[in-house]
Amino acid sequence: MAEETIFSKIIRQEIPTELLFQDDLVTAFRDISPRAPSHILIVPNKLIPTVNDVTEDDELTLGRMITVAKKLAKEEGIDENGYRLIMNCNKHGGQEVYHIHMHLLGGQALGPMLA
Ligand code: D5M
Repeated sequence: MAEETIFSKIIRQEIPTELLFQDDLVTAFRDISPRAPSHILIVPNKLIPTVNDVTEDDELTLGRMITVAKKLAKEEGIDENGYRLIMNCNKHGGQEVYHIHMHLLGGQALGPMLA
């Protein structure tokens, strides 16, 4: 069994956070240390530690993460100018929280790539 992270507590709404979206598959909330004017995390409700642990059974959830990202980008007013979706995997990818999540970043020109 994978170990729970702080994200499981956020999903169960056991700790305060600015929850932006939640349904049966995914939860979205603002990143605690934003690196762009809009910085939102979209996470599966199910604990999947890394992208390496994703299976075909998770395809609906992964797809939902993108449609929720698109909806939130529109709500944030960053859809027209554009935004970036990022998933970090393991140490070299810069993953800090071992519960997969998609970063939605926008609200400014982000340059060729984020470090
Ligand atoms: O990104 C992990 C991200 O998770 C990082 O940008 C900070 C964010 N984070 C960590 N704890 C919290 C809480 N409690 N609320 C909101 N955001 C949080 P990674 O891709 O793993 O480097």
